[in-house]
Amino acid sequence: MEWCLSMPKVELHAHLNGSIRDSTLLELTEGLIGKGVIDISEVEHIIKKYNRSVAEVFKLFDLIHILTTDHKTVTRITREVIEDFASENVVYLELRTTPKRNDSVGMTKRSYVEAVIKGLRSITSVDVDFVPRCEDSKSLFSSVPAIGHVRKRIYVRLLLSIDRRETAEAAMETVKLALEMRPFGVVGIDLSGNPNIGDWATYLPALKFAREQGLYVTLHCGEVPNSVEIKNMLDFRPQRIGHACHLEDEHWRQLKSSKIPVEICLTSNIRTLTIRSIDVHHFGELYKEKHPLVLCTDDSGVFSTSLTEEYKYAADSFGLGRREMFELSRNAIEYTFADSKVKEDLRNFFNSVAKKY
Ligand code: 6MZ
Repeated sequence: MEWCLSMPKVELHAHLNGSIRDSTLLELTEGLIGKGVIDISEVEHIIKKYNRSVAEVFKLFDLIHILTTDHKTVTRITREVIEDFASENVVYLELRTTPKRNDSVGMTKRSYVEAVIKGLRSITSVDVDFVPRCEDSKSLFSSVPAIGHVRKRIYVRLLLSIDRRETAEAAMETVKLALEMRPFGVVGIDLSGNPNIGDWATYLPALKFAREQGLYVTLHCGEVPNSVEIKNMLDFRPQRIGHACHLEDEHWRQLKSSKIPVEICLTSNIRTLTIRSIDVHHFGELYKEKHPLVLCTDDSGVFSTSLTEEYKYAADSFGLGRREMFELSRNAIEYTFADSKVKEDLRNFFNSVAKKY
């Protein structure tokens, strides 16, 4: 595990509210028990379960959102999630989250995102770069020596998620918000949420608008079987897709020829029973065929995992050594939604540590 931990890593598919520390969730739950907000007997069995179906995972998210949707908590979990990724040597993180309105605490989608940004700003234990800077500003990794530097350094960029429960108008609101928040590190849009609900046509205008305005787009695609939607998503040609579990032969052909990078979430797919067992996971075939791939956690809190563990899981399951895993991690730089200066800085940093692996 040591080399998986020390290796610099790139995380491109992590949902903020799915990545909360267990200790924080527990503390927040304890604060609400007895206040009539949650009926613990209704959710206890889902919290305690190890493998949760897709439907149960989304029930759990509803519970998590009850616990976290006030400004102070959003700021806190953002800070903790970034500290946690940095502590396992994630050097570039694209963190995604769904802007939420919560009238009872005066929260708008905008103030939700501002609370996230406040969390980013509040980090003092780690060097965080999240605001795109001017041409001649110093890079995160070139500005300090790579050896003997004990403080962790991490680039963080944000993706705003559209939840599949949302209306076309709400989706458009999120895209407009993302455009406004670009100066604070928002680089793209994600489509996520319960894959069993919602209709692709609802989000298309917002996604098209996002692309026209120069935002990057990544889609949860094929998390459940839905042949028509998968085809429509691939036809849309997003810059990346997440999961890609239930593609049919014609989809695989289309995906492979399009070279759209796939965000692979091994533990998530196995725990939600989306993929029957790890030995038939599509990572194996896509890796062999050199399709652009990036290993990700999805929801490190909900699935009790970490990016280090995902690397170890892939290495053990598919017989890959540390050099191959290092290259997998290094290649992911090319699939980030970062600007060319950040990519260059990351490439240089990976080159500087390459001989260790
Ligand atoms: C689809 C998922 C997901 O946005 O509140 N989310 N959507 N598939 C998944 N695989 C298991 N995991 C998480 O983070 C939680 C939200 O992210 C999406 C869901 O919409 C969930 O409510 P945020 O920070």
